[in-house]
Amino acid sequence: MLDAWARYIFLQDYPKDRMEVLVADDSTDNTLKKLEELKERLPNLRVFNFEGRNGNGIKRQWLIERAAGDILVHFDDDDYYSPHRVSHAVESLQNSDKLIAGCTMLYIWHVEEQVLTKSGPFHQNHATNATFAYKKEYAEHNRFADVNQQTEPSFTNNFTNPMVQLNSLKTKVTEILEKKLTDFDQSEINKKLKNEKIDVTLPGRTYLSGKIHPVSQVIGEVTSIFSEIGFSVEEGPDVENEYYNFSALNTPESHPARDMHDTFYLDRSKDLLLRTHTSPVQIRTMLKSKPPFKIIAPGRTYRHDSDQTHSPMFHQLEGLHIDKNVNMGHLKGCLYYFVKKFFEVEKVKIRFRPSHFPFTEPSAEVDIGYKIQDGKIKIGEGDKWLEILGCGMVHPNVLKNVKVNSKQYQGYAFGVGIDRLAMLKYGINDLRAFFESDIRWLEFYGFDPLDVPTNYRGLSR
Ligand code: 2NL
Repeated sequence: MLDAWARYIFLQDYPKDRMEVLVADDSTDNTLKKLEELKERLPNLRVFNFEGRNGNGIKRQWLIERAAGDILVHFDDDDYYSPHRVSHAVESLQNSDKLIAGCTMLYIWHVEEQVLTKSGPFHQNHATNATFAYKKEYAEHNRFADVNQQTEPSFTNNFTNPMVQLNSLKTKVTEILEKKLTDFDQSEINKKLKNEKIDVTLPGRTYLSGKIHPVSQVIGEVTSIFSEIGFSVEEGPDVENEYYNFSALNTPESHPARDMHDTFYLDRSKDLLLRTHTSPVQIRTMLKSKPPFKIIAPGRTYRHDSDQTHSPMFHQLEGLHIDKNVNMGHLKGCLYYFVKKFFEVEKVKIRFRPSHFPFTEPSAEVDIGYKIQDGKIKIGEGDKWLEILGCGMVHPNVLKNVKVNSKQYQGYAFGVGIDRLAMLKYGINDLRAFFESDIRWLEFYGFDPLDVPTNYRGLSR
């Protein structure tokens, strides 16, 4: 059985007696033997043993120098050749004053895989391995380079020499076909572009975004401030019992805060109630664990009170710090730090005034310095005093109630109205508007949902 390339040579329709076949064989198999068979059918076959020598350029140059014919046609052993290959190339060159002929399409027969692939079309002057022919006289002035691959460019002066177009009809048809295909693609793209156009001048769709209520914003801010100095956040129920809200906090039966006119009771026995401060959260926290404690408790609180500056539901933040050797100096330092951070000022005047709460001893009220400038309140400057919070050292009776040894542990506590803090910081005058759920009010006074307060980025903008 002959190799495919040998069959292609034999199958050429060019008159065999006028065709000389030169083979440079560098294979190690018995190709030469097999060619004996071919020799019988091709009278002018000459085979050169090229074993050990390599380089396509060298091989081609060698063959050129030994060829007797006027026109030389190149074959590669791994390419496909149609039966008209030789006659087409020879006729084309004979009828032309040009010296070389090339083909723009390259067909390769992959011997192992038994498949034919094509590449191209190349530039019409591109001579390929598949179809490449020239007159002998051309070879007198042009040489193949001594390289293994891509020998044609050196021989054809990079395909710039005038060349006869082989398979010109087929090339033309291919060209037309390719053009039709790209035109079709292009028209499809244009159609799509036309139908799917986007009007970039159209205004964007508005989207509705909620706002963070100033109370929530301030809770976020104070939580951020206190957590940086070691306080953790605790929460508890709005509905409390008498014990956690009053008794445990050393508030006697006779205390006016316990009056029906001050507290919302939920039953006749005055056991269940709405918490009047967030202190019960601290009581619960201390009961369920052991000192030290360093916590804040923000949340809703309720008192039977309603006017321009009082709402029956309001918000409170309480702080508690219990440890060995905690004293009033720590309380003052903590609150001074808080006030500066919260109002975002470098300096602020602060004063402690003696006061009374049943759950602290001693107790104090804290005032900060302020002034009115251009009708607006300015915290930290001026010689007016503004009361902002209540505090004190936790009463030994409270510590006893939560099973903390007051000889070993003591500490401070404070309570501050969150709504008032929000009004002061953000210049909101009427407390009642806080809880009327007027979306227009919230749109104006509310905060961007992504503008979360942090100590590093700044609490507010
Ligand atoms: C105010 C005063 C204050 C406390 C709250 C507290 C809590 C426990 C023990 C002792 Cl568990 N004290 N809280 C202490 C002093 C004052 O609030 O005017 N709040 C708006």
